[in-house]
Amino acid sequence: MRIVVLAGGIGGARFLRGLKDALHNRADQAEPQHSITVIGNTGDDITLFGLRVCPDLDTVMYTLGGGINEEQGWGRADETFSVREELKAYGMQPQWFGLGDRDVATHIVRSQMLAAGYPLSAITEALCDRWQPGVRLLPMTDDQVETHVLVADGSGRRAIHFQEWWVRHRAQIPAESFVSVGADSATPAPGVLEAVEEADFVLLPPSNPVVSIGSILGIPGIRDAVAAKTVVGVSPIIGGAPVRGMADACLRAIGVETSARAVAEHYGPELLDGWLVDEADAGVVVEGVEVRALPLYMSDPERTAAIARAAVELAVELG
Ligand code: GDP
Ligand code: FO1
Ligand code: CA
Repeated sequence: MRIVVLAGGIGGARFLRGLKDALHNRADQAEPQHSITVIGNTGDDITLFGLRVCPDLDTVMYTLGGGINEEQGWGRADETFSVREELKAYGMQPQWFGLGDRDVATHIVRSQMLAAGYPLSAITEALCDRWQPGVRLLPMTDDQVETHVLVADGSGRRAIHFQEWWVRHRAQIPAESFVSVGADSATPAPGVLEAVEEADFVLLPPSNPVVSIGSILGIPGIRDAVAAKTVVGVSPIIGGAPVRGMADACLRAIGVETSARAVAEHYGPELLDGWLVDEADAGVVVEGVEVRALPLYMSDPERTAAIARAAVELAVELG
């Protein structure tokens, strides 16, 4: 089977680990029976201290490559923060985003290669040479696309970078809207549309529907290519709340209720064929979409693999 997965950070990466387990598709197999191509969100990307940081690509790469900080879900395991402390001693801003020492090496490699003229897709491939994630990891685009958030508070109405809203303000300032700066003129990275066209089906992991999956679908050409395939999604919302993070604040900003049903309706039956919801949401009906209920907490490898297996089985059935 050829499977394409659109992925954000933690939700996407953990689902992918389950998918690999479910397919027994190990990186050391000479000829894997199944191929997984991941189209990663780059809307979270930011330049800090001259370094290009791609949180969602790195979360997928480190998680599947065995280098992730498991408790946190992002960043490197066994991390130290000497660089951050030294930057702080110089009074360097921003201090609300912490780059770890090990992680910094990744950003140095990436930034150096970008300066030398390599596209992000080639750089991601080079970084994955080390991590061997066992999937083909493609950025959604090689163009610079960044999610900015229109907010209004005591400091007035302004647009701030997604990371400033998410990390510094913990999504506590109400967002009026999200702007995917650069998306209109961006093109899918090499291999993205081809992978979707050649795929047996496309899976949407329980990633943030707005700033992860929404950003990927916002690159011209990707939504139409995906909609032409059998698509099965996994709800990131259980019993009316996100499992982790502040996806509810993102959904509120775009006028979508925080529920498994509303997220599926937001994707719509033109895009979505199948939708997995948690048992807490059993009985949810989405017109034009086949809904199945099963435990959706990715609390251990077995449960996560069971979710991925259910997604694959539903996609095969609907295909
Ligand atoms: P981010 O980029 O790191 O925010 O990660 P993603 O966009 O890939 O995924 C974030 C979403 O994953 C959040 O909205 C969570 O609700 C969802 N999520 C995290 N853990 C779980 C889980 O165990 N089960 C389900 N169903 N969703 C989860
Ligand atoms: N999230 C935080 O809440 N605080 C941080 O200091 C932080 C640093 C960081 C560094 C590298 C990286 O890849 C991710 C990092 N994140 C941090 C997580 C991350 O930026 C966000 O959770 C996402 O972009 C939302 O998906
Ligand atoms: Ca993200």
